[in-house]
Amino acid sequence: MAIDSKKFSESVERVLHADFGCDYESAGARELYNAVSKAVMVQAFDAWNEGRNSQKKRCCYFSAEFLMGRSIYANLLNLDCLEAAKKALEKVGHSLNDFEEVEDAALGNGGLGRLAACYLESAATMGIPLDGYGIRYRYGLFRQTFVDGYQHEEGDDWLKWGDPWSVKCERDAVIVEFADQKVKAVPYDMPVFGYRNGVVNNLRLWSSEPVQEFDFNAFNEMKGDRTALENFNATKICDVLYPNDNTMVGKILRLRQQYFLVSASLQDILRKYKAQGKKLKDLDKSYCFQLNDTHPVIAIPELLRLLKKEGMEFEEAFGVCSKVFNFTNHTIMAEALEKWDALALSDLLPEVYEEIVACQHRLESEGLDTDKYYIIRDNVIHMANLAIYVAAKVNGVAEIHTNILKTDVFKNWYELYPKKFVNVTNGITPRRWLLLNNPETAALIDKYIGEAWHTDLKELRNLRPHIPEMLPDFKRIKGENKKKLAAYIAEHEGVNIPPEFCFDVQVKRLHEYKRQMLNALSILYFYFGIKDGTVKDFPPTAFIFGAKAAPGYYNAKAIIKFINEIARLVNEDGEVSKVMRVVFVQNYNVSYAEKIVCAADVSEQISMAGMEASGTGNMKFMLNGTVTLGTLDGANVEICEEAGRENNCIFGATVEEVAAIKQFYCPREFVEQDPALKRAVNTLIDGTFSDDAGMLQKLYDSLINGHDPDRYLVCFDFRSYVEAKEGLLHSYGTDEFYTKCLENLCAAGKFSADRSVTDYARHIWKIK
Ligand code: 26W
Repeated sequence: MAIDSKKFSESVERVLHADFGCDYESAGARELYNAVSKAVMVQAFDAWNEGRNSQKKRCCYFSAEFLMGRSIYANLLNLDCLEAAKKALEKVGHSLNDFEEVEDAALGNGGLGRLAACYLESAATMGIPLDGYGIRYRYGLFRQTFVDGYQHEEGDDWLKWGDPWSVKCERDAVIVEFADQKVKAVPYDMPVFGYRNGVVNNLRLWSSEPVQEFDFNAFNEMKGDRTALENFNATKICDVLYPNDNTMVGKILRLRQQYFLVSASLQDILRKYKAQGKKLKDLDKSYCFQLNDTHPVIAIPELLRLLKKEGMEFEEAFGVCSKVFNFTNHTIMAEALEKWDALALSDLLPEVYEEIVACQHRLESEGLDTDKYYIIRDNVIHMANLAIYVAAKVNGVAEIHTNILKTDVFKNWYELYPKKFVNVTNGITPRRWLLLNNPETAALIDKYIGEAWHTDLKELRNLRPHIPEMLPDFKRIKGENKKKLAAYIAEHEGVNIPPEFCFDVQVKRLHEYKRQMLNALSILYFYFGIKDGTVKDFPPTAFIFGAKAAPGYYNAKAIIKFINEIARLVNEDGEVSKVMRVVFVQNYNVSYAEKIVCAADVSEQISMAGMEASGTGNMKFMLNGTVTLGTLDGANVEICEEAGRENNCIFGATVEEVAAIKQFYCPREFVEQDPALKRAVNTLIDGTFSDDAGMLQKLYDSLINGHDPDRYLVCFDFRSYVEAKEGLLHSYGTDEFYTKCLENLCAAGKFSADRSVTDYARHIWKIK
């Protein structure tokens, strides 16, 4: 199937001529990037259109976030053009590395957005008709730098290098109406290529534009002000991605974004559906809609509204909705469950509000306990409840998480609709997260078991008998990956980390429940221990962090400052820096993750049990042959089931224990009884670090003083964490350690997104 490099080279050249008026000799990296991409697009057009025009039942993945990262390498890989492109570029003195400066499409915050991206790729690879619907934010997740250890945010101009992977589809534009505003929604389509199977699915991202261009006649008639204002407002809707992860901010602009996304998508889908001459009451035979958390849940009343506009009665429309919608929950955090003020919503979207009220009335008419079952209460609309009431299926994203939904967060609803609740454990695409980011390890695996694992990850089990034989090559490749990462970090962060050190990595969004703080305190514990001789023979280790904090999340930003201060203390200490380095990389994103994941030895997954719905970073590390240092939380539980607990390093309170501990928990006691912990905690207030802004003092308070101190049991789990970690680090470098790494790699099959999307297709979407 692989395209030959000469043909590829010629088609790139044609685009260079036509679009940029240059040739290979005069083209720069940017022109080459656009030309290579466009050459791929031209080649893929027919297959793409086949998908877009197909009449088979399709699932539409509605999501406010798609964290795609860079497309070029992944697309070339899936179309089997990577080699051809490499050769074509090398012949003219360029290389694929020239595209390392291309911006990530960071149209998502973290796990939920990256999951959506993995699912699109896996569905295309599995031949499952799944299309994404989202928003084309003009600016993605902010770009992060550190200034004096503090996080600074800048706008993310992700279109800087152009957007050769999108096609603007003017002819599919629709109008979206708010009470105070009418805007044009214009779709940009991106192809989603299956891995070497000729399938192309679609990601449709909506952009907002003014309905009419500035109208001079209207202006002359003195209506000009209003037009100008509406134009201004129209583009504003898609200006920027909200940078919050797990915290709901009741901003009306966010509600506008959500409604804009779902109204445009549903109008588009219904228009196409009706054009095929099909009956609206049979919509579920052609479509279903997966709601990625509560963000797109307003699609439910919007579809009710649209169906009624078409003449359908409420009950019948409700029946359609209850067949087409499914809802995924991604977090149990109370502050993340979206709620909207009823008055504000009815002001902005009066007709949509009427449908929500109709749902509430229908629920009331069922004669249930109104304390347990409500959508609107005290003038607040609970979007998750609306979703659960109407959707056909509700799913959590790991076994433990789904169980918590059933027994705790949505207990009442589970008692009412036990069959609605299902689990689909998350997954990641092995193409991006092994073949692409770690090609040498992938080739090593191919050598032993062939290539079937590329699309059937369970095949990795067949590697197990070869583990002893593979050790030397696996070690060597990991060593090379570590050298590359160290060089990259030296260049971008100005910190040197010796590649022979153990790389202990925690990369994920910054959140108190993820407990970067626990990791930070353990580093201080080791640091002081090395200094005073109580920690002996500390195994040389580099602690690597990467995380963005929501700009309004004070404690998260304080933790970044704290860790940056620790990094300075450690790295500048002539004695300790011989065995320890600490680095917090700036602007952690998908592309950075690709470099880090293949170079890690230890994967830190240390959330307080019960808090991390699943985690997907844990799976990426596992697939790349890394030992997990973690709690029994989220998918860590299943990782241990698959790989064996003895091949990972588990510590800390379990979910059941957490509930009991919280009854009587007093962190101050733990700190008082443990001088080493106290020493580490006191650095927040004893002048060890500069703290002009009083940030560290506030961190100290949230840990020790005030209401509900140490909400996430950092002090409680500290001892068991430090002991587990010290033991694990001591085993680093031994054959036993690398065997564990490989045991994890061999057991990662379950965590392929191919398996996840197949589960969704079978049990929820009922396709194929
Ligand atoms: C309203 C603000 C907001 C924004 C994002 C609330 C909640 C979110 C997301 C649901 C947060 C998120 O990304 N959750 C993560 O989802 C992953 C994919 O299922 C899981 O693996 C992570 O455990 C979960 O934290």
